[in-house]
Amino acid sequence: MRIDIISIFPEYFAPLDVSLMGKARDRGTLDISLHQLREWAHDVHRTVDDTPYGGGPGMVMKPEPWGEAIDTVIASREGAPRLVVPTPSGRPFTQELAVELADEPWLVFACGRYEGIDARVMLEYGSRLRVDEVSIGDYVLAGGEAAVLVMVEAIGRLLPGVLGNARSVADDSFAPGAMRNLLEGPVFTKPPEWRGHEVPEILLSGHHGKIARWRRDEALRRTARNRPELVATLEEAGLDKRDREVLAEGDGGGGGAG
Ligand code: 6GU
Repeated sequence: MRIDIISIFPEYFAPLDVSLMGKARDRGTLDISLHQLREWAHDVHRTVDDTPYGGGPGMVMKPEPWGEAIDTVIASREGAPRLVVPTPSGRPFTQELAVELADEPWLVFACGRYEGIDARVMLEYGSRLRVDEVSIGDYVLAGGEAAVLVMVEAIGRLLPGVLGNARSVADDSFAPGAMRNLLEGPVFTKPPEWRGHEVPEILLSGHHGKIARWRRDEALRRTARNRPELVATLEEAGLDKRDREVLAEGDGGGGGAG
């Protein structure tokens, strides 16, 4: 997959040299190019922002540097990329969207700062490319860069060969399929006792059926505790009798942290 990222802080993306994403880039699975937006600003100060029409606080990113930058990136290769614009006003970035974007051969991320990018940029490219304004959550970041790091990692780990173990992707809490919207329960490794805390005995028992059932119980309890709004979405997927009993515990029963 080819990814182009346009930003006034291309150095922000140094983490993409590290770990799983770094290895995917070394292997050529991920071909990421960073672009400094100011290269397409032609005044002495390389200005990329200006005051908002209609008044108000903050600054808005000028359309001309963005137009030149995106035109240049588009012309650098055959085909048409999908353009992703991070903004707190965008549609939610979900695992479903990550899976959809992981299937694309080419993505371009346009990182806004300040109060955002002049809306005509999204209009212009909306008639030429698939454009998605995307938010990673209900909070406000200082710019799109951190959001793009999040999205590139969520997308990149889905590419074939990036994760060692293909099952890890299928088991994700938000992966499409049976376990969808069920959070993963707690995990344990050796030693069997640490600072007086014991690993749940069932996990040492070798009873695969009982272990699977225990894990599902824990996943249901954790989902009910940490994301109660997801429980309603589980009902439709189909829960067995035991699932319903475990979920009913929460309606008045106690429960620890985690
Ligand atoms: Cl994608 N960008 C910015 N600036 N803030 C955000 C966001 C994106 N998602 C949540 N907050």
